[in-house]
Amino acid sequence: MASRGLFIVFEGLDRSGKTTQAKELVKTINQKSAEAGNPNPAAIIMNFPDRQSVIGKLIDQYLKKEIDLDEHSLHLMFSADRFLKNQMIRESVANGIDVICDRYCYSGVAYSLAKGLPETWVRSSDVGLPKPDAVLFFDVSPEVAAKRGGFGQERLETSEMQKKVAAVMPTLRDDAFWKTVNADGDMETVEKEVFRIYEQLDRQKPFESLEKI
Ligand code: 2DT
Ligand code: MG
Repeated sequence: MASRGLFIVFEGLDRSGKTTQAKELVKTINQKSAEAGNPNPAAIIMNFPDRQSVIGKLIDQYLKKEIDLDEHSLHLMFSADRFLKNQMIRESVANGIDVICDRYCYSGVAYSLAKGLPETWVRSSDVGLPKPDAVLFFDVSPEVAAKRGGFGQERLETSEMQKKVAAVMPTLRDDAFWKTVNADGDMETVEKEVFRIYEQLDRQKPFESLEKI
């Protein structure tokens, strides 16, 4: 029987390079697969929030400061946006397709804790989602991040928010499946490191659901 796909999550601060690297990994996997004569895509990219989904469109308006939303409600919308992709992730993995995901529930928890929402409540709404085979945490130093340019115009893109998220994110770490990527290096160096981690992941172990975050 063909082996299952992997579900890999990229997390990290803004300007850590995670979005670029997630796309790059998908490209590399698909290139290698095509070279091996496989006609179908071997990996797909996914990102949260999915600003095109019914719920993600509202989140997008909030982020662009076009509408205001109650923070509890927003937290649940981010979770609900992920649950909209629950089946798709599971089916892709079952069909042998790797799902590479730019942000996941760890961003959800980190940003909501940074805003001061109650911890137990915040950590509960993503329980039941597919459990990643690996969370690649893109660790970028504040100095290098600053060199990569200023913040954008969106609601959460402030140095105050980034500092708070930076303090919370490492507390979510679970060494059983989190891997730290040194994101200070140039694109090519980080790309190699990401691919090295990817190649070592185990496709034989059963695919699980998140029981806690
Ligand atoms: P991007 O800049 O990656 O589009 O993210 N966020 C994200 C949350 O507050 N909760 C979540 O669950 C997720 C996935 C992080 C848009 C912003 O949304 C924040 C930055
Ligand atoms: Mg952003």
